[in-house]
Amino acid sequence: MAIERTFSILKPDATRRNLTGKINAVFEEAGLRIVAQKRIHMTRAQAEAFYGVHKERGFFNDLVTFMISGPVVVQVLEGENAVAKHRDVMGATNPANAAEGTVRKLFAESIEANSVHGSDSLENAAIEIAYFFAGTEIVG
Ligand code: RTP
Ligand code: MG
Repeated sequence: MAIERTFSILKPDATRRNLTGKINAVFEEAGLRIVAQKRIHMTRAQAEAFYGVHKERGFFNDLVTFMISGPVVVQVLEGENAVAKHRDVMGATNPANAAEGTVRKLFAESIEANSVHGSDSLENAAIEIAYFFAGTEIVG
């Protein structure tokens, strides 16, 4: 299986409740390595551009407002099959549908405040990583 890199965000509901270490432990336990990580507070413009793909969706404005409601931790995770593995360990978007042991089942508050973001493809992972990190900040 290929070694991949994916992009992850620990969302404002996770930083607010001081859960970053517990969520990182779930990732590491699943075999994902944190090869870059920083805490930032996104601007509205940054969040709107990051979620540009969702701009026609009804939840877009609420999502952007939520994502700038507090600091987030942006990360690059590396491992075998990292994109799919990370999505698996995050669980379903709506925590009510998330499987036992997943981050969203364990920690998410709602379909919006669902604690984590993860890239949905290898192609988007590369775009999202480049949006937040310089190559020199990623140490594998
Ligand atoms: P993510 O992009 O954050 O990893 O989550 P995802 O792929 O599972 O979900 P996606 O459909 O890409 O939606 C992005 C984020 O928007 C919020 N959302 N709110 N109110 C709603 O119905 C609704 N639906 C989605 C969530 O924060 C979701 O993670
Ligand atoms: Mg998504």
